[in-house]
Amino acid sequence: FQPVRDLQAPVMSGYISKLGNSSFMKIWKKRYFILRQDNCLYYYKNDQENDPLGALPLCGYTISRHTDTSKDFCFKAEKYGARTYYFMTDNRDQLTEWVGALTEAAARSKKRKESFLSVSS
Ligand code: 4IP
Repeated sequence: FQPVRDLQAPVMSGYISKLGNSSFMKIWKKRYFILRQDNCLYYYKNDQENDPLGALPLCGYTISRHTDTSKDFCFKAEKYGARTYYFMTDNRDQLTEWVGALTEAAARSKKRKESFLSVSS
């Protein structure tokens, strides 16, 4: 069991484009993303902002490459019954790093939930 000292500590950060969710206009927006120790992916208008525009708790999400598009370097976060998020990085290295980091975070959050449930039951 590893205690988590600071749940807000950044694991990884950087600019990624995110596809808008509007039903009539799906537009790519570049946002500053921070994956934190709480296994939640926060996004900000830029790296100067303190208040996130949104946050995606990764528990239950599957992260994978998204190839069904004309764009390169896309990936998605899917969860049954929830919105699918689409992302786009600038290059292949970033794509590999983000998919890896988010996949690990989703797995960690699942483990954390399971250990919490086994302690509390
Ligand atoms: C917006 O499009 C942005 O893409 C928003 O992203 C997105 O919110 C909106 O989806 C979408 O309508 P316009 O700026 O062209 O209006 P961001 O918050 O990064 O600016 P999400 O939910 O993706 O944060 P809705 O469905 O939330 O309105």
